[in-house]
Amino acid sequence: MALKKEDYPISVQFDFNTGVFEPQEKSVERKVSDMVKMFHDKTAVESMIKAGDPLVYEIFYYGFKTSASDMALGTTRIQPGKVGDEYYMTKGHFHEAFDQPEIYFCVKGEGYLLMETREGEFQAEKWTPGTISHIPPMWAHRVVNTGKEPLVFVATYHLAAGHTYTEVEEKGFLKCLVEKDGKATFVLNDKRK
Ligand code: S6P
Ligand code: ZN
Repeated sequence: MALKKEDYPISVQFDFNTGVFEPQEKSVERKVSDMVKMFHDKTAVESMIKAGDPLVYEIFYYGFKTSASDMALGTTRIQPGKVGDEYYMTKGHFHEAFDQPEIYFCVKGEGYLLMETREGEFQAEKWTPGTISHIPPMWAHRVVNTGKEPLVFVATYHLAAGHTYTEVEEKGFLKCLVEKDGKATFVLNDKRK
């Protein structure tokens, strides 16, 4: 059977420092205003939006679609910073499909990968450059940048995974990461008290 154009191998070139790769299909920016429900200090959220609505993170994306299967590559660059006392982080989501895992590879910066099941199992993985984490199916996942430089990570997953954000938006994760006495500290999420 003749191969179609999309069935040929392809490579992209990744920059470990910036987290950007080329060619890419698209990039997406998330600002504080895109994450109003995620950060716990609503007063800080409002004043930051009024003061210019800073960038929290960017996603650089390529979906490798072939005739037979679909893998996606996404790199994420989270800026250093906080909303109130809470560190910048990704929105976080579940995969829609019950059998879809993901691999995350931290290449720059420091922080935590937070994961939680719908049954309430919670696990946080400390990240430094070189940490590679497997996110099993049915675990929501969010990355938090607790460092002073951008945190960059690479993600690979199947395009059949799908993404659902509403549950995380409503309930958050069991624990939040805030700065206390200059240190990253886990506190119980207000919505779960
Ligand atoms: C997709 C994968 C990542 C995230 C990205 C941003 O399955 O987990 O590429 O999309 O890190 O996070 P979020 O929660 O805004 O999608
Ligand atoms: Zn995911």
